[in-house]
This record gives sequence, C-alpha cells and structure tokens, in this order.
Amino acid sequence: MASGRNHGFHIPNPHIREMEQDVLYHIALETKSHDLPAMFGNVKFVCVGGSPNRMKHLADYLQEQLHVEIPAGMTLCNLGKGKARYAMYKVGPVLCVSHGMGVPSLSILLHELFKLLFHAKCKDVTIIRVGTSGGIGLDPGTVVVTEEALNTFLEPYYTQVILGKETKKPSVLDRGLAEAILGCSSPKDNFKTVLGKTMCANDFYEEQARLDGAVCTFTEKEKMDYLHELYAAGVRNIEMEAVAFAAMCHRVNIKGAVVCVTLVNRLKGDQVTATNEIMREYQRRPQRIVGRYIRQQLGLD
Ligand code: R2B
Ligand code: URA
Repeated sequence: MASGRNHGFHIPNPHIREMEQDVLYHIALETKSHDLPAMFGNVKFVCVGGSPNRMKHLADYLQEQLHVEIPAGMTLCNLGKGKARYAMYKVGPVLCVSHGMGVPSLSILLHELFKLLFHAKCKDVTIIRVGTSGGIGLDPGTVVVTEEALNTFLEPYYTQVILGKETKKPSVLDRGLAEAILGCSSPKDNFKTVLGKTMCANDFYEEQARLDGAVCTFTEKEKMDYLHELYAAGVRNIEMEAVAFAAMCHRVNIKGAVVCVTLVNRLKGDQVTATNEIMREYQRRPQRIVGRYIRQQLGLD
C-alpha cells in the first residue's frame, strides 16, 4: 500500500501504510476491487454540499459549463447509488459529493474522500463546500465566502474528543482561494457576494439562537443581543460544517473554501419561509460563483 505522504497533500495516518486493502465503506469504494487511479486520478476539484439533489444539480450545471461530454442517451449517474450513504457524481475533473447535515456526517465523508484522493494519486486538488446558511444582517440570497470558520465560542478551532481527551484542531481555510472565489462574483449578478466569518453550530435551533425549536431557554432580547454580538465579531453567516471542514482540509494540506448562500436574515427572523422556486434560485447562486471559478482555473474563460 502507498505511503502516507504523497501527491501534494498528505494523509497523516501511519496505519494506512500497513493495510492490505482500504474499504471506503460509506462511499462504497475499495482499493482491492476498484481501480481508483483509473476512476478518479484526474480529479482536481471536489465540491461538497449537504443535499444529494443539490449536488446532482451542481453536477449537471458543471457538465454544461465545463463542456464535459457524456455519451448520447446517458446521464450523470450517482456512483454510490444503492450502496453508499452519500451521493457522488463525477464530471470530468470535478467530483460533486453530498455530505449530509452537521459535522459528524461531514467528517466521515471527508476521511473517506481524502483517502480516495490519496489512493487515486490525485494531485493539486481544491475542495469547496457549496452550501446554505443563515445570514446575519444580509439580504436573504446573499452569497458568503468564508474568511474564517469559527466554533460557537467564536474560536477558530474544531474540537474533537479523541481517546477521551479534548483536542482542538485549528480551522484554517486558504485565504487566496477565498479571495479568488470572491473575485468570480460580478456586478451583473442579481445578488451580492461578500467575504465574512462563518460560525459553525452543532444544531439548527438552540445553538443558532432560534426561538422556534421544540425547546428554548432564552428570551427574544437575549437572542438579539447574541446575534448582534456575532455581527460585531465579523460573523456574517451560521451553518453546521465549516469549522470541521476547515480543520480537516488543513490537516491533510488540501486547499479548502466554504461558499454558502444565506436563506434568511437572522436579525429579522428564524423561519426559512422562501418558496421552493426562490429556494432553488438561491441555491444556484453559490454554484454559479464556484462554476465560474472552476472554469477560470481550467482555462475555459
Ligand atoms: C446548512 O443547512 C443545513 C441545516 O439546514 C446544514 O447542513 C447547514 O450547514
Ligand atoms: N442552514 C443553517 O445551518 N442555518 C440556517 O439558518 C439556514 C441554513
């Protein structure tokens, strides 16, 4: 089996070296029965996002934008169909994969995705989370490119308990990548794209200061004071994966970025009330920005 340090990024796990085969259980791939370098060796960009449908839409959109040929009568297929926990679509050099909701689901996927890239001998890969979030002081539909991912103590760390001990891993995103993605917005867009800090919570309701969960222990004033405090600290959106995403990318030395559309302005309310049509339009916005970035990187613009 290959060594743990290779291919521009590294897998800081000496045990991988000793394994005869590696079963990437949740993405239904394995080193013995799949030729991973042949299947995935040309991957340069990985886009991840919460929902399988959104990732399918992104894959279809990128297929068109990147002029990736698909044989007549065929459509993009979900590589994990039937067996995997996550939906995965490959569009030329781009892999689009769903990660579910929250850090635990994302972290399982990233372990297996990073090992996949390693086993496939991919080089110079960039990974982008293309997602949704709640905005603070922004019009719904605004796209936020994360400049720093923070935990709910507003610290740039991902906290994990390993062998019963608390560990803090720095959440580091690539600043140059964030700025390059921000630079792909256009004054002609019918929405704004901004750079801002992103707070990552482990819950959609109480941890995100919502009054509308099944349980709530704080007042409206306490909620508003807290959200204003977040705004003053530079936080422009809240979601549920950024801090682990940033820390895990940093540990394997892969450039990562987080690009999320805001579905609601939390200074004005808690409920996500946009119609299905508006929601679909909002969700396409970060996809358009990221699509432009990938086109530019591939020399298509
Ligand atoms: C954004 O949206 C989801 C919760 O609705 C969660 O995955 C996130 O980060
Ligand atoms: N996702 C979140 O985590 N929070 C929101 O408010 C909206 C989407």
